[in-house]
Amino acid sequence: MLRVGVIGTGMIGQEHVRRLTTVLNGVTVTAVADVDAAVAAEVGGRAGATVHPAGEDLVADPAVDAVLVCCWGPAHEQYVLAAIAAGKPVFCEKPLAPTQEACLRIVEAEVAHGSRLVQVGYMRRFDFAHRQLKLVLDRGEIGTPLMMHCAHRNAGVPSFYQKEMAITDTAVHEIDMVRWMFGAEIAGVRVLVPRRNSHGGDLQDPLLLILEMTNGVLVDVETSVNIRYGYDIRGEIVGESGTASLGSLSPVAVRRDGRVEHPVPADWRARFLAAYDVELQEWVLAIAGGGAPPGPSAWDGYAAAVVSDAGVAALRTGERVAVSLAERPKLYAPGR
Ligand code: NAD
Ligand code: ISE
Repeated sequence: MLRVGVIGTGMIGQEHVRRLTTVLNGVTVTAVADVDAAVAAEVGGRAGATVHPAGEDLVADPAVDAVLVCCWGPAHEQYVLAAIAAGKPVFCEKPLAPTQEACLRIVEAEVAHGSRLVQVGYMRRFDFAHRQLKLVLDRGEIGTPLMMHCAHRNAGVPSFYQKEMAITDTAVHEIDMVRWMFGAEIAGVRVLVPRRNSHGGDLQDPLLLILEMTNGVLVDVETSVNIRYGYDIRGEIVGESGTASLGSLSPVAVRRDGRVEHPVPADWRARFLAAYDVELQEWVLAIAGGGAPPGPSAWDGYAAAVVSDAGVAALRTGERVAVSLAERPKLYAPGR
């Protein structure tokens, strides 16, 4: 039984504690921590877990074999570094850290440790629809890919959400997804700014990102974070001899009164429910078996941060911004 400690018991922390304690196999939650002591006590109490006053105490707890970091982004680095220093596997929600410099410090710490401990929570790689889309592509069913059209739509966002977050917090999922989907890096980013959605107040929303990939594929990503109608993730790959796209929103369609209706998920919790289950179950199995984390690495977290930093610069300047990655350490060589 893998004994996990969860740092950050907000929205996704609570979701993950629920799935670790009631859905997944071979795992138990032994400890939680959050700067909000009341929410930590409530979530820890429900899970029968020890509540630590600080994340570092949780990492040091001998009853914690592996750590889940689910707090807000700026605090990810300190806990991921603490877990690496303790030699404990750590699953960190996306983004790995808010800046590429912070991500690089994590990469360097893991390289110095000498083996992989870190996985980043880019769950699209575990989503059934995204996996099926990649299968179609890899089998060559639509020929060589040329372009991909993506849309990332949220019904609404919290009041602290700022325009850069459309890139660093939202489109960062597509940034990771297309690196994985096409097995190529992103070489340059542009950001176009359309007419503003009045539902977002002063927020610059929507945005249109253009990602140029090293293999020549061009990706456009619409971020709309005040779309009202629900949570909608779309993707269509255009190949030389066909197209392939993520399927419809819901497995059930209701036809009545001259209309076809598909329910739309309210938010990411409903849309990616099964993907998060698969992501964490595969992680638990690998870690409990003494293996390496099976999902996106600290290097992937770093690469996504470099692209999202370039996206933020492109948004500010209106110019194309080139992406330049540090040299990839051997620890993250493909196939390792
Ligand atoms: P949230 O605001 O609901 O929860 C964050 C929690 O972190 C809060 O309870 C807060 O008190 C706690 N916290 C803040 N600083 C802390 C610190 N220094 N030490 C310990 N706890 C601290 O946010 P959320 O929506 O749950 O997001 C949390 C993280 O998960 C973010 O990085 C976000 O990007 C990521 N996320 C990922 C997905 C996904 O689809 N994979 C979805 C939502 C959120
Ligand atoms: C949130 O943090 C997530 O990661 C969701 O998956 C994404 O859709 C949303 O835009 C982010 O704010």
